[in-house]
Amino acid sequence: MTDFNFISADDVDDVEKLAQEVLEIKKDPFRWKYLGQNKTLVLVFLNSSLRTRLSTQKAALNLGMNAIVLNLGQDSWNMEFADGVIMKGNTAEHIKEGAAVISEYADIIALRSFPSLTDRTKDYQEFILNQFVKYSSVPVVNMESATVHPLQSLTDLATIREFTQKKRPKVVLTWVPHIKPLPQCVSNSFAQWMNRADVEFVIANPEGYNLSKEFTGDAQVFHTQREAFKNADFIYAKNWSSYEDYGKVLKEDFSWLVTPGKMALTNQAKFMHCLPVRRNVVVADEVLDSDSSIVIRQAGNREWAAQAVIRRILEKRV
Ligand code: AN0
Ligand code: CP
Repeated sequence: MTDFNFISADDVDDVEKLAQEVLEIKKDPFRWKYLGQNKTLVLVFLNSSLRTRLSTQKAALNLGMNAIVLNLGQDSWNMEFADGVIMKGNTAEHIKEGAAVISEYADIIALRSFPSLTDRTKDYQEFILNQFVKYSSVPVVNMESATVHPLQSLTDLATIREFTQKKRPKVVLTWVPHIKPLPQCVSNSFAQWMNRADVEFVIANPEGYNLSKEFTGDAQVFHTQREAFKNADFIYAKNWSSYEDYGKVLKEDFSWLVTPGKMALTNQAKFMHCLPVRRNVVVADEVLDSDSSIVIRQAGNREWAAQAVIRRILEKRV
């Protein structure tokens, strides 16, 4: 375990300052191309990814690092995370050796490990991520864990700053429909970062979908989109399964789809989504294909956000 992990907003003293570093890097991405020379980032995935996988690898390459991807349990042995078990099941290797061995080859480990969505206590204790941190001897970067997705949220804040000159824009996180139970991570994390940023932040979600107060703090929660969308400068859409009735899809409320009519209630807001997005389930084609959608620029910014974080770790500033 080291002091230079990037696990959540709690590891960042000033989120706005870090977002500015992201935008500075975007202007001159290869300025630090020797900083990571002869260093290696190992990216460990327990779940699927497109953006995180590519942008984080690319960020490491921009800094002159090597990047190795490991799909844990697919390319490697199945890992046991619980301490003190008799390993007679299908796990062949314990995280105690696993994380320690990866640390022998890596200068930084990046990890993606989604929640179970069945055991809230274990998920919200960040059991798997913490076991990795505990048994790793190099810094760990969170590429989406059971409760948060800080590389995404840093990107989101930087993207908001990129698209507005307003000092205190109104930002709305809205729940949207989905066909599967999804983690609360992106939304928890977005709330956590927005609460520390200089923005007016509100949340819209149906009854039964309130997120944990640990992340939403004092943010106002509306149970209709109509009220929340008024005067919004940014609409950030994301589905999540229930936190209260943990991991459940309570009802398929497709009336929460983001449509042009709803966007018309805003102050010509930009539409944001972390992607991947299901068209016409989460958001109507007309919104996603309109000039108000900034989802591709947002995804592009993942590279600079990852680079800002890795740079800080290499400079021992996280
Ligand atoms: C994941 C989630 O909701 O956490 C990853 C988003 C970046 N999304 C899906 O599983 C569709
Ligand atoms: N937004 C995001 O993290 O996308 P991936 O799951 O494709 O990495």
